Amino acid sequence: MDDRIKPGHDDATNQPKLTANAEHIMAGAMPYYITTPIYYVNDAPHIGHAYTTIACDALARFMRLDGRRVKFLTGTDEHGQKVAKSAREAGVDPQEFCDRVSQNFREMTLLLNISNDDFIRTTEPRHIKACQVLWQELEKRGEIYRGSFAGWYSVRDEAFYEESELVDGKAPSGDDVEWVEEENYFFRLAAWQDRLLEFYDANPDFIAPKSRRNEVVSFVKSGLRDLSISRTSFTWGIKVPGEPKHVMYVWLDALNNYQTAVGYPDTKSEEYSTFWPANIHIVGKDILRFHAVYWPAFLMAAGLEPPRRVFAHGWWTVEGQKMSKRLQNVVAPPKLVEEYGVDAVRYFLMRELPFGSDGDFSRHAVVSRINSDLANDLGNLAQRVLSMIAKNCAAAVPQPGTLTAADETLLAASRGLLPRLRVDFAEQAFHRGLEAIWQVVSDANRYVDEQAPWALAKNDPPRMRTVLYVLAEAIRHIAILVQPVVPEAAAKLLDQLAVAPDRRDFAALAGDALVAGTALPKPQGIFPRYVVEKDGEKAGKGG
Ligand code: ME8
Repeated sequence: MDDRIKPGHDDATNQPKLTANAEHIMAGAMPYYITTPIYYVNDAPHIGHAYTTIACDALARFMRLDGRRVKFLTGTDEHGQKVAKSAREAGVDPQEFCDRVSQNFREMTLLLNISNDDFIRTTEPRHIKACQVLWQELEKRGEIYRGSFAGWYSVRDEAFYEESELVDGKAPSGDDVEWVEEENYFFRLAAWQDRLLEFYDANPDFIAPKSRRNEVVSFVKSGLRDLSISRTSFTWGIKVPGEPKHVMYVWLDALNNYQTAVGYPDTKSEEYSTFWPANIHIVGKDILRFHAVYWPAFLMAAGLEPPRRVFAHGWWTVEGQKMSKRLQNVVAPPKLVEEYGVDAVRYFLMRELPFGSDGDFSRHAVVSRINSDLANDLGNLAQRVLSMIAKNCAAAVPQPGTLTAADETLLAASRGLLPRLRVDFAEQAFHRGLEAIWQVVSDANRYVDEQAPWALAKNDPPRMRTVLYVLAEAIRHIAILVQPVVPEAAAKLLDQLAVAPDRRDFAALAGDALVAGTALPKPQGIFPRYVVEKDGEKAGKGG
């Protein structure tokens, strides 16, 4: 039997009825559209990009395993002054430059085992068309007018700033600003202030975490100004329809990628009607304002639905410092994966910080997570149990006898995980979900110590078989549930339990159980210890 909660239905339409926060617990093929930011191609991918992408991947995988029809999008943001400047500095034509750097981001998705369904580039024809149609729609509805702009602009942030927002003559991000005076087109953002506030009110889960929501609400309450949405002082962008001297403001172009990928402007298409509005855009806190203020305003102004949720996560520093080329402390994903392995990197990033908080990436922290949580706790548990089964149960799933209270307790804890994780993942509290799983890992390790199956092997083999069966079943639950975060290791573990590839989704948690007598392959370690050599500098993977 499947223990998933079935959705209620709206009587009038017979469509599943959504409550603001309960959508996550629904089963069936409910669509789920999730996106990463599209990354600027001015620079190589680093751990910050990896972080957002891995979080989205974990959530996308979770939802797929939970029976949702998922669309997971990532890609690259290729227009604007910043990219044009980087191309110029590299002495390459901007398109060629974009092709090259975008490829690095595509490779990052392969390296990190990212399960995206599409990879969008804003220089693609499908996107250029989508942006031009969006522009025309806004124009038709009287949301755009021509004017002249004079103000501060930060090329690094690709953002306009008010004089009052500058801190010591710089952008609030600390980046340089330049004075810009141009004939531009404007979007009537100010007119959307009240409707945005009403929208936030009616959709309390739209911006997360809560503290960030409050920041956005006060920013909007403090008054919005119309937004310049075209530029004339450079050409690397999408041309404004009928105005070839103007290119669109890179954020209008970039945000619309989320719609392009589901078929906009064809709003009648199966893809668009299935997946729009997006369930969640996960972004860093640096770009929340664009996603939570400008984006819903553009969409509402064009008569389109805003996304359901925007989650702004925190910021990583490296060994206590801001990452910067000057400090040469930029952490490149290939180096990390080479050193620690892809699953360890994914696990560390999802477990170390409450999603939403800032944190520090240090070698020490990574190594201690690998050795304690992965190698000692989960790795050891699996190794102990599987090798005892191999040795004492003729390498097959043992036959359990009558279950004791202790057995039932461990099995109940394992079965209790999925409903908890549904809540944690719906709230993007990945760390909390992992903590709950590791609580069961530690219950299982304690159970091994208490039941001492090695002693039972001598004096009570039937009881030993029951204990090992209960443990194998607990490990099956754990392995299925850790798939979103550590997909490779989970697959190895499930292979070792001879769980068929099509019996690894969440429906199989309650629907299946290990079958006594099933032959098991030879056990192999899944999480090696990370050995740090004595001088603390050189390190290598241990066995
Ligand atoms: O802003 N810690 O692209 P971008 C955590 N193209 N996350 C980090 C990080 C760090 N130190 N550094 C970067 C853009 N990130 C626009 C987005 S979307 C329509 C357009 C992550 O290449 C985080 O997700 O500057 C942040 O929001 C994103 O990279 C910024 O990437």
